[in-house]
Amino acid sequence: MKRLTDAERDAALSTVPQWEYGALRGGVIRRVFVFADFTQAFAFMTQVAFHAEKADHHPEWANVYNRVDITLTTHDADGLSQRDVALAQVIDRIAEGMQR
Ligand code: H2B
Repeated sequence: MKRLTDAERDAALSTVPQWEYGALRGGVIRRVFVFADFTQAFAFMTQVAFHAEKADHHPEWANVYNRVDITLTTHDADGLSQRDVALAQVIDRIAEGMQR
C-alpha cells in the first residue's frame, strides 16, 4: 500500500472533513466520537471492528466511557494511504445517527 502524495492527500481529506490530519508518524488522521453512553460507544466499536477485520485495516483507538478517540495510519506505507481514508468513510457512516 502506498502513501498518498500531498495532492492526493488533500483531495482525499476533503471527503472526510471531520478528521484532523497530523504529520505524526508520516501522516495520520484522527477523529473523536462522543456517544450517549458506554453502550452506544461500544456498539459503534463493535461495528467498526467487524468492518476493520474484513478489510484487514484496523483503527488505533482508545475508549473512555462514551468517548472513542480514533487514529488511522498505514504502517507499511509510513503514513496515510487510501485505505485509511476508505476506513474513515466507513466509520463516519457507522457513526451517523449514533452520536450524542
Ligand atoms: N491497519 C492499519 N490501520 N494500518 C496498517 O498498516 C495495518 C492495519 N496493517 N491492519 C495490517 C493490519 C498488517 O499489520 C497486517 C499484517 O496485514
